[in-house]
Amino acid sequence: MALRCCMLLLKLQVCIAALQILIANGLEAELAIKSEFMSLDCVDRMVLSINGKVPGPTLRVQPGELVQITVHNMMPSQSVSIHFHGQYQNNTPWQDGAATFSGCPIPAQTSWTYSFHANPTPGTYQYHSHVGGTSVGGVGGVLVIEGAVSEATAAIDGEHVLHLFDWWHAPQEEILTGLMSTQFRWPGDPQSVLINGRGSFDCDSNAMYTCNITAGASCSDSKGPIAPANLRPWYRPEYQPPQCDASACPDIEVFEVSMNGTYLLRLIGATSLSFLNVAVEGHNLTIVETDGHPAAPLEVSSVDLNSGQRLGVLLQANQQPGTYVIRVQIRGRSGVRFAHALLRYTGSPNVTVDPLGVQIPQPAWHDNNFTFQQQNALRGTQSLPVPPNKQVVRRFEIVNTQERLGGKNSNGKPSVDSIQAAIGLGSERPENNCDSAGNTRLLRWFLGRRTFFHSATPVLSKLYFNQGVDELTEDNSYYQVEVGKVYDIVVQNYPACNGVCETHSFHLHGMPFWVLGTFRGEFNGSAEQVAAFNLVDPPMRDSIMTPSEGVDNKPAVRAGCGYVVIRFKPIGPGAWPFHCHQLLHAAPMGSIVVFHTGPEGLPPPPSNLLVCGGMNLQTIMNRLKDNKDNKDSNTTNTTRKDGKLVSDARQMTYLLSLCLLLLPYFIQGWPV
Ligand SMILES: [Cu+2]
Repeated sequence: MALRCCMLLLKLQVCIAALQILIANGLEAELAIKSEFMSLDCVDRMVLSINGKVPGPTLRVQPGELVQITVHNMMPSQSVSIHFHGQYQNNTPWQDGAATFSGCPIPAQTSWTYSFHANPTPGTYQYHSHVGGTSVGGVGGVLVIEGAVSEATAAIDGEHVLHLFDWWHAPQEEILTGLMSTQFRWPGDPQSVLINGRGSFDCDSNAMYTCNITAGASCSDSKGPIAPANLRPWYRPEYQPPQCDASACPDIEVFEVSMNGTYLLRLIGATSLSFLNVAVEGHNLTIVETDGHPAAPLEVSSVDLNSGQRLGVLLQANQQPGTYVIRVQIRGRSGVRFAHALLRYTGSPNVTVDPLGVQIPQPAWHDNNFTFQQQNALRGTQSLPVPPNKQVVRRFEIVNTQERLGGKNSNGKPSVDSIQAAIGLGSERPENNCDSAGNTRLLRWFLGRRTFFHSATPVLSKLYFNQGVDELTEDNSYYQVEVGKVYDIVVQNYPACNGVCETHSFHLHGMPFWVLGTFRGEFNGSAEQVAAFNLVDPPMRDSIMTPSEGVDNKPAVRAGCGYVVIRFKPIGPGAWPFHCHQLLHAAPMGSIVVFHTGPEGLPPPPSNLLVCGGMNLQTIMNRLKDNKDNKDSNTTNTTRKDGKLVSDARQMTYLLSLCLLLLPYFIQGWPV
């Protein structure tokens, strides 16, 4: 009898231990953000690190798990936030970390805790600051929701994470100041690309440029003149960055694989400007995941990845054992930089490799056909079926233009309902607004011919506390949508003021979307164009590119130069920005619109709500008191106050039901 009792107790202990693992209390992490001096690419400069590193730690969570992240802002004078890029924030819109949209930034020298449930399915995500240029300065990292995103990744032998970032030698504040000045100063292409925070700048040569530095003359690259030489020292071939020290370069990143193994590479597009292409010497790659969603396997020789995008790709280690070069190359802009890492088969000799000396087939910077074809070749696996055309309640037609601003936030007749109306005729057309008028007009990006200026009061606070809600008009680029309804967006690319049709990457907060297709030319809404949308197997993503058109990305005529069509269905209430993820185009230059679900149905703010802008404390307290009074008079109210309470209650329920389910086995023994 005693033995039987002991066995029963042992089983119970094992069971409880297993249950504790199953229902672990979620991820709790601390991110300490501070400014410090560091050499990421052989050049010592001030960087914004997380827990002493760039990028910050890779956060790994289970699907649906409670995530509690405490951010300690240890910077001397800069506010910060953390946006969990690609997380739906279903019923936790205040935790989106997009300053001025979902909440206030975290002031310098203070801490704040984010609390939300991770997306319900496995996938590759990232996090980064969403305040001014702080992410340009280094505040970001990778978020992985663990598990197999699809059947293709169920039997892998291992995985490697590649966080891809672009890096300037000028401090981020100087870069943003130049972009936001009427005497516009373009910072130029980045000096380096970093793989997991490691890059390599050649201290002795900046040979990709030639410059005539006599007064008024320009620097050129292989494409032609690019910038006035006197204002852009980093374009000069003899440019000597301060504190460049070849002996201080970080070691090249090495990824180990075993012979005949299959590996998942998680590629994270964390750049602020650059559009990248990734290739591995001697190995093809198979794309199986797009931004956290399963994709039909697509085998390619190299992959395009733009800012905000993530790709899961499989690599088969099926070549001669040895060391192979992984190359990341900037595309879409002529200032091509490279980053390198190594793929090493376990047990192969530790040889020195000159990465630049290795030939790897990759598309040229201006090969926009490659981008167009690869983006269109991606197919979803219908994890969530695409809603049919008849459910679409509004199609937003948004043309993306660059102009010098003459009015409050537009130059003329904006529209998000007709590309043709927005582009206009004759003198109304965007290219007629490219005169700086003696450096008095700001150079901005416009969506639907409106450029976006941030509101000091967060959009959610305006909605919830009914403070300045009248300013959330379509005329100010705020568009109201409803949870569960279906919307389309056509993002129309258009040549910038210099005639170049740039590649952009657009990211939607709070939900994924279906990509119905990428097309050449200009959208006019014809039956033929609409019939070309892919309603069979569109891939799901949260960030999508508008590719370029024309020779050297310069179309022969000023007209729409390619468009992408997406379909979205808001999952939960909130204020969800849709913006260019070329971050230099967004926060400082206005390439942003906001989809919000209005004041109805918004969950109450968290108890640690920050106050900023025009938020009025008395109104806030009155509203919160109203909530409390309502709650006290309604005992069946189940509105969550914060994620932890819900999680604790949910976990107790799981525990009790599982233990009840298993009770007969404890008493009678396990069935055999
Ligand atoms: Cu852009």
